[in-house]
Amino acid sequence: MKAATQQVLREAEQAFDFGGAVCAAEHYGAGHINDTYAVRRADGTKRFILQRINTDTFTDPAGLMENICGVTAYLRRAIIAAGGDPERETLNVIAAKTGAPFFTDSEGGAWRAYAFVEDTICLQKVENEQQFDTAARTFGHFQRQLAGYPAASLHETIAHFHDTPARYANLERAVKADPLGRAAGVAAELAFVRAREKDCRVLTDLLAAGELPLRVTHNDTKLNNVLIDRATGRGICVIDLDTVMPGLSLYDFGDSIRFGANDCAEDEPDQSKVHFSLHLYQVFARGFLAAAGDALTQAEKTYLPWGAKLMTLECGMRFLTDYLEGDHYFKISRPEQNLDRARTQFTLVKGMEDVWAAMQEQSAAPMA
Ligand code: ADP
Ligand code: GN1
Ligand code: MG
Repeated sequence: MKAATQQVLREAEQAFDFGGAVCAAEHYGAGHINDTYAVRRADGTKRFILQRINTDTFTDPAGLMENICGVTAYLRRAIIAAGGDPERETLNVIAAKTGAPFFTDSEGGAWRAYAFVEDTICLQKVENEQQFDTAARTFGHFQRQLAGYPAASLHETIAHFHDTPARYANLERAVKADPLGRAAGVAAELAFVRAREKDCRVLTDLLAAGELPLRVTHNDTKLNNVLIDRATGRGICVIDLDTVMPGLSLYDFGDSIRFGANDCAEDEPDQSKVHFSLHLYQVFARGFLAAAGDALTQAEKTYLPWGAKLMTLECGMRFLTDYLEGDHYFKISRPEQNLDRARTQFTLVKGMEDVWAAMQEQSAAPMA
């Protein structure tokens, strides 16, 4: 997606019902997909998130916003019923002046706005285990909150999003096409993935066999998709709801582990600095199960390690595919960033395999 021009940014600033004029929008956050800006009302009172939805990735912004409006309205009711604060504990969509949940600019770009959840922190890396426990409980709670949501009403915003065998096939297709001649330089990474081809099917086969239940899941449970209250350290708001769709609980568990159970950046170039942390894995598993707990079946608990391994392997394959295809999907700020991201994921997969027995032991054990 081409960068937004100043002209469409100005159009977007004017398009929403912010309750007054706003100052110029500024780039905000570190997401890989959408273009995110913060805008402040000219009277200095309130801030908002203004986002251009990546319509190369999300080709049906109307369906996507229908999902988000439905899910946030549902969460709002649940939060109020539980005595919580719906202004801080869920995203709140700000309607366009037309009343629509999004705005289409003169170049066809789709924009939306949210109330800014103030006094929160958004982490790119786990700084202490308490924070990871917080994220675990927040995502576990989120899944529980949505357990009764009518899954059939949700649009599938990205088809086959966590279909790991399909992601494997995409990678092989990219290797074959090799438009930039990069495949020869990634032989070791490809060998790593190919040695695990059979693993890719473990969860999708269990789903097809009816042994794992389909649930409403977030599907992108990175640490930076939860806002933590600055004062209390409590995880309060799950954000980035673009990929809320039917999925496996293990996808949400696994994607959090992939991103957070280590002490390195997702794009760390020096693989000797990348270490999977069994301890952080255990911290997250405990917190996630405590929050989602009795909503999960025994089979889901047993396969937690597979959620972690396959989400990590899958994400590595996606980064590698994007590298081979010319970095058109994940935003990059330097050459080879997607290759570094892929390598980091594979190093983490290897780290999990090295402690696999201990990961399995924990998921088999009864946990509070
Ligand atoms: P992407 O899909 O590109 O990751 P996100 O929706 O996650 O986009 O937003 C990017 C970043 O913007 C988040 O990581 C977070 O820092 C910030 N952010 C998003 N929504 C809000 C909000 N309502 N209040 C405060 N910060 C937000
Ligand atoms: C993207 O949107 P963001 O930055 O939270 C991606 C996830 C990947 C993640 C890797 C819609 O997440 O699937 O796991 O990057 N989102 C989409 O960091 O593809
Ligand atoms: Mg995000």
